[in-house]
Amino acid sequence: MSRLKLYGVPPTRAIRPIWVLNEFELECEIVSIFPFDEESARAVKSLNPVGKIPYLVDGDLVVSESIAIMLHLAEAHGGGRFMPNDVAGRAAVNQWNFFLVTEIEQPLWRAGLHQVIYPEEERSESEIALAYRDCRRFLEPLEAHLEGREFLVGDEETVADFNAAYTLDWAGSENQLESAPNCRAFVDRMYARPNAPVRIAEGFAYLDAGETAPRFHRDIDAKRKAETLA
Ligand SMILES: N[C@@H](CCC(=O)N[C@@H](CS)C(=O)NCC(=O)O)C(=O)O
Repeated sequence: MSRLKLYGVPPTRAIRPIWVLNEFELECEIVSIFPFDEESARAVKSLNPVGKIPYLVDGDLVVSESIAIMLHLAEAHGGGRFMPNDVAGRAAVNQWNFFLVTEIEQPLWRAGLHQVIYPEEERSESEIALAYRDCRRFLEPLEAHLEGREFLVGDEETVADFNAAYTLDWAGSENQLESAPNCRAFVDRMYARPNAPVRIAEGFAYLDAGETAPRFHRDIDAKRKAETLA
């Protein structure tokens, strides 16, 4: 039995910790669960009182919040990789991680709530428009930061890059990257890494087919190739 157990699968925010698991090629059982029916919600709450996925069980430790799980995996199982070893570098990684979830993800989530999650009578088109406007406002400084840079912090990839790739993939899937070519190129570069996880759209395709998405993007490519040859 593997020591690590992650609850949550693509297309959810579980993609973030899966990215770190993949880069380190860590053995981990990935449990496909969505807390959207009573029974699953109860099961999720029994381990994570917040009632959300993803969460990680690592021995006696339960860690929730996708960014905290990424940081925990890097610290506890990554031998120092993907986190700078200087104070300034770590501050910059934290800065971008918080920026991405509060200024880019939150408006995207707000738009999603008003598009599909709130009951129809509570949804508001004007809230969606405002949320997208907020998201684009904060994509601007990120777009400028990526000009001429391969990674967000320094010359090597960090946890912040994996988070950024996932969060910007989300922005792209909501058509918010039209004026952000650097962000688009960054997402494509990151998802071309050999151990990249599946993209959000691919995760939804598996979900819609009632299947569990694989951990690696390359497994989808291999499956497609096998289907074409068959
Ligand atoms: N801030 C959390 C958000 C997690 C979250 O909202 N997860 C969604 C699935 S992607 C969920 O479990 N929703 C269930 C609910 O809202 O009840 C994180 O980054 O892990």
